[in-house]
Amino acid sequence: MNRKEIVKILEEIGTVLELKGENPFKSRAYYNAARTIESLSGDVIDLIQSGKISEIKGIGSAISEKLKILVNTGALPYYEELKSSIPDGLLNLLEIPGLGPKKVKTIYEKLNITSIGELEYACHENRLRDLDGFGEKSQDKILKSIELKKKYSERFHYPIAMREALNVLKDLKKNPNIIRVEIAGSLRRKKETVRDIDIVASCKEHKRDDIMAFFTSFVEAEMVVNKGQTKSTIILSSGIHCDLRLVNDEQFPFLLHHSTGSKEHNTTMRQRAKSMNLTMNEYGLFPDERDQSLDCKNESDIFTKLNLIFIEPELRENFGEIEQAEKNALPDLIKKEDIKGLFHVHTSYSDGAFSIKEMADHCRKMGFKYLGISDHSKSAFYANGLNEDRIKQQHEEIDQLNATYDDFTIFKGIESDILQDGQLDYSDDVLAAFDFVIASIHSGFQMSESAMTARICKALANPYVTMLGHPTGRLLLGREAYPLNMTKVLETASRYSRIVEINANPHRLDLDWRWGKLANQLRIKTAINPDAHSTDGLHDYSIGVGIARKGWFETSSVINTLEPIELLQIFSDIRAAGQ
Ligand code: DGT
Ligand code: CA
Ligand code: ZN
Repeated sequence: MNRKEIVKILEEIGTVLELKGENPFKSRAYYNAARTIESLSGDVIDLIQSGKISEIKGIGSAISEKLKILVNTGALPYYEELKSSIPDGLLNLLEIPGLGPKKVKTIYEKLNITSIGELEYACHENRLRDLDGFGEKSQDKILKSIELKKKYSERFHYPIAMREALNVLKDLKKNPNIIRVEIAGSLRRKKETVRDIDIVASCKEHKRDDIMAFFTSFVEAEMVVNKGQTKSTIILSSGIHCDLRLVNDEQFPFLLHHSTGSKEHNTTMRQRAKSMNLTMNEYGLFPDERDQSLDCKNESDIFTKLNLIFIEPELRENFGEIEQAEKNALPDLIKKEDIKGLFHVHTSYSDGAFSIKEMADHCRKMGFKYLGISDHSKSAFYANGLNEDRIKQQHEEIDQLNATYDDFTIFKGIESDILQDGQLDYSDDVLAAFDFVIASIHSGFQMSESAMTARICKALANPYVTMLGHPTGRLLLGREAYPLNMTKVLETASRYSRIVEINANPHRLDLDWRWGKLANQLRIKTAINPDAHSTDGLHDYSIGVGIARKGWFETSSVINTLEPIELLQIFSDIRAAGQ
């Protein structure tokens, strides 16, 4: 029993009590206890076992007794009984955005619905439309959420999959019989979401059983789906499937290339091989009518044999990379090491968790030369957006901090809301006080494509706008992009020399990399922006670098590669271009 599990059980008790319509104070006590335990420093198990936990504010003696039973026996009868007193599927309904315990209770009591499938059906039957506290709009919203959930339930955000994959990889590397091992698939191509983890490895043939036994007994595996000699599959704690494929070492480069994909890239590569009288598959590159493969020591050799320069995994999407590799004309891709500083960062002035100084110091420790603060603007009341007075105060604080650094610069910025009519929510003289302005949409998503496009293009024409923030508003696996004519948006950004951000938050990752080609043709510059709300969030920039690489962005197109003095010049050039 660890802290995370304890917190989850306390939360579930609170939820079930609420579902059962018990005294709200009772459920709140469990929610509060969960929050308290989550943020407690020190050894929680120790505190619980010694009974000292009851001295902590927010944890009464009743809860403290239950925690003791839970920790000492690994189970809590109270929790088990409570859970069995409600239908099994009811808790799943809470996973639908917009459905809290109160609404789930109504749906259950009035319509006797206990699963997501039933709820979907009921929506199609318009049964929620006529239910007290719901209505046509909320029914539509619930149905949409269910559809999204179904569509995406089989995919995972990149960092969740990557974390799991690196864990497995680290473990496999401990096995002395494995000669080479690598992560392949969409994860190696740094796709924005992935379906499963593909790991490939090589070994001596007689060691396969031993390695597969090792892999399928991975301690963090929830389940073994399939155990074979050349391929096995396990399920990891996030629910993601992880495949391991094994071949002989001379076949390894071919399997690595094949399993990295994409499927479309592979198909074009195979056609190319065919045109050179070669047959290519995951076991080798075979001259016609021979069963002995050409010798390739690594992936690079495979490309050489096909008269191509090496194609980075991120580019293997059949987006023209093979033609460009043939002409030795692949882009000089942006690299993590090229990044000199970060923009789009929130602080405790708005909805961030840390002060300006804490964010700046952390950024500086990461080896960067600058940080561009951009808290929310005044119409973002839900995020404690800044009014004019607080902007002044923030700018004074930044000036003072800047005076203390000789190797680091904090830029003054803002993430200004684009209002429904395309205006920003500050007057020009307020906007003029910032070094840079990010314009983003945070509300009013329900618009036609043409209205939304006009709204964003109008903002881009505002002389004070430096960058466009998260251009599509999508939340990966959660919310669709708003309808938008992206071609028009990019053309407008190009006309006014505006920067278009690649938001590096793993839930956003837009500008989508598929628009990179057009953005590059239009000579648009990008900024790889972590959109960080905490010091941890700053590190997301590296995921953004992966997306920029997938979008064929060169070092010279990314403004984070510039020195502070060059940036000030660019910002003022952009402003001048719009005047
Ligand atoms: P995912 O899992 O949906 O996020 O995306 P991938 O690309 O990892 O796809 P996955 O796991 O189905 O397959 C891994 C790689 O195996 C894929 O990138 C290319 C290769 N592959 C799979 N199916 C085929 C196929 O039918 N033909 C060829 N040529 N390659 C394939
Ligand atoms: Ca995959
Ligand atoms: Zn934003």
